[in-house]
Amino acid sequence: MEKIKQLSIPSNARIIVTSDIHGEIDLLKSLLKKVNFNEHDHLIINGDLCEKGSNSKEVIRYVMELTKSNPQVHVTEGNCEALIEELMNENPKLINYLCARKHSVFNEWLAEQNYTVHEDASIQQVKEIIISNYAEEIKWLTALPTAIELDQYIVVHAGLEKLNNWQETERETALTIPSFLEKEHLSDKYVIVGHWPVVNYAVDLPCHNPIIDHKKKVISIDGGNVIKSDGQLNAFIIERLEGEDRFTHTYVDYLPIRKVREDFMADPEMVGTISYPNFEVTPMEKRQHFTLCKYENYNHIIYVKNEYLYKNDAGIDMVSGGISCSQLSVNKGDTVSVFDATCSGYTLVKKDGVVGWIASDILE
Ligand SMILES: [Mn+2]
Repeated sequence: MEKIKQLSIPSNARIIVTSDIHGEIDLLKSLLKKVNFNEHDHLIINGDLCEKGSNSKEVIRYVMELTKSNPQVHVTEGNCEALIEELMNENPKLINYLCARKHSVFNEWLAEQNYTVHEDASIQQVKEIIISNYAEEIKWLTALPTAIELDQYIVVHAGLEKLNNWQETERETALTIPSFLEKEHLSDKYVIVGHWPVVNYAVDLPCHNPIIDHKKKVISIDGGNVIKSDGQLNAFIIERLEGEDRFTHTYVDYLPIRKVREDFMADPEMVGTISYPNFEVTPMEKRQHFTLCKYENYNHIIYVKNEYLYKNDAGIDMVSGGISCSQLSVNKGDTVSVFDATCSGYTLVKKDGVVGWIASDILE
């Protein structure tokens, strides 16, 4: 990769890292509010500002203005920002992408210019409309670094290759390598990545909070905002205290909050998660609310909520997407966010980033 930004941040500062905003401007603003982002802080946004979510152009505009007015705000590019290059290179496949993808910053920009892309649209024309109206954004996006290097951290959207000199990682790899937490790097520094929703790594309790792997020196922070319907926008916070950095995190999402009015103890047997991309199960025993299933990938029995089971066209038993198969223990007075209140007997909730089932009748 060529675009590497070296950054020196004082040893007593707070560094807030987020990623994968994917066009959710309201979440970004509420996250910054929640962490009380202020003039003393350093903010790093680790790629994928745009695409998939509802308002990409506003996120780009907002973050661009933020970087102009505040030299302590830094941004890396993600694979979604790299799409600009496909436009600049007049890649005709971008037309197919724009026809298939409802939520794209290019479609938003074109709509603002009263242009709707169609299958026979010319990539040259699309490029012309965009660069003549959004030259400033294009210039800013194109100049984003692929990685930011700090004294003890490397911030890069997806990951690094296992090389003695990490800077030789191909840019394509840095922006797109999947499941980096299952891979390795050789740097002495912590590598902070987004791109891959951390819940994909879950085996027992599904959780959207950042994962810190001290052995691999990888910090994976993508809360699955937009990509997972129960996902969240994470802030990974580094508090630098006299030579020692302390890690904390927080998040925001759109889920409605409910209060718990009675204690609920999770059945300790009910721990598990159906994780992307393995949605095939073997039902063993159907009970009133949950079906005991064999889940080949982990080779153990898990409890799938009956409403989430279906047979695909080939007659194979499937679970409709990644889903928690865990119960959560909650206490009277707790607040939880509700993800699915439509099933019999149990409600799927999130508490402190962890997703699981609780009895519906204990919610206020
Ligand atoms: Mn990405």
